[in-house]
Amino acid sequence: MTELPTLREALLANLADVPADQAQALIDTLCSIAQACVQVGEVASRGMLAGAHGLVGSSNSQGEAQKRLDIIADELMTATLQHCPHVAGWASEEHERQRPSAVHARGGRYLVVFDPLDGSSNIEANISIGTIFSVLPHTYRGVAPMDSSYMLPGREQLAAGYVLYGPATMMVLTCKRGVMMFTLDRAVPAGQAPRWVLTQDQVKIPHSTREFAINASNQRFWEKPIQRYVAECVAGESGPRMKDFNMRWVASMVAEVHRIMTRGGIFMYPRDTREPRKPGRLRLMYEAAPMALLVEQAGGRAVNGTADLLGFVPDTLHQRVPVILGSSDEIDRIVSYHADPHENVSWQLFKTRSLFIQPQA
Ligand code: FDP
Repeated sequence: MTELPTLREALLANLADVPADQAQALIDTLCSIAQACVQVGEVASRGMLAGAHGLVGSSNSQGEAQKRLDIIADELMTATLQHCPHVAGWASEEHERQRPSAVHARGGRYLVVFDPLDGSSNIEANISIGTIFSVLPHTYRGVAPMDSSYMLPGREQLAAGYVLYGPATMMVLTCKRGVMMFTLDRAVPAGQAPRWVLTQDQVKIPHSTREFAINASNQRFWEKPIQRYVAECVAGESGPRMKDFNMRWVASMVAEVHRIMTRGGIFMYPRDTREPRKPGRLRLMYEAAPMALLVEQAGGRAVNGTADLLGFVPDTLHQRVPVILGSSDEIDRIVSYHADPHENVSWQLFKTRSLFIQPQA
């Protein structure tokens, strides 16, 4: 078997059209993030032995109980980003405000946003979890970043990715030139660090699928377009779709998106009526937007029900948003159900009133 490209080699080839200094800065930053994720994966794989299980007794910016591994992962990412010369600041699910780099706040050209540990409820159950990250331009380079510096639509991301801590540790990454899939190789000579190798390039999500993922326990809160879509899938061959569907729910977004990357499917955490003031469960900046960029780059589609997620300009770091993403034929269908005036009046109001939807570039 010929030698597979390493992360750095694959990124150099992927960014061949970018001026060398810019490419090098992005590559160095992504390699640092990837290295931090290797450390997170090592702690996760040692589980109770590393003291990574259980609650710490504190809450994150959203008032959610923090797990030990949430904190450890956040600290590992932070320790790495502090030493990245190109990173001016970063924001994490675990902190209310962004944090400017102590050294590079003015000189850095990037802002990094991340969910250090996605799928926290699965940690003790030893089910796949992940890290999600996004690299944004620091538009006013030379000025220390503020929370408002991060309020850019998802289309302006320079790179986005996730690392999946599953049976294999995998990283899926885009620099807006298609999607690359890496596997962490730990079978290296003694004394050498594990290395990321490119195991699939130009990943594509099939346009059609018969598989969907949604937390069905929320069914009574769904709005009409989602009720209709899921009911039709469940009706299978005997319903209007005239074919059977399969359902999955891992409760780790990274694992769901990875399944979609490998064989197609759709993932939904739609807007619901449970808490009308919260438009969804997932966070725009460090969950929805990076996943949307990956999915679009792989030929899929990512929407809130009516509009593409990558057009949304956040108004706060931790803004929530409905998420529906995956195989494009199914997403097109769901968007058409939301557009149907007979299906849902509240969605029509939401669509016309939203201040946050930008026209597509
Ligand atoms: P978690 O809170 O455990 O980190 O916020 C993200 C997320 O997990 C997703 O990864 C996952 O898809 C979803 O929440 C799980 O939600 P449910 O608890 O409603 O299943």
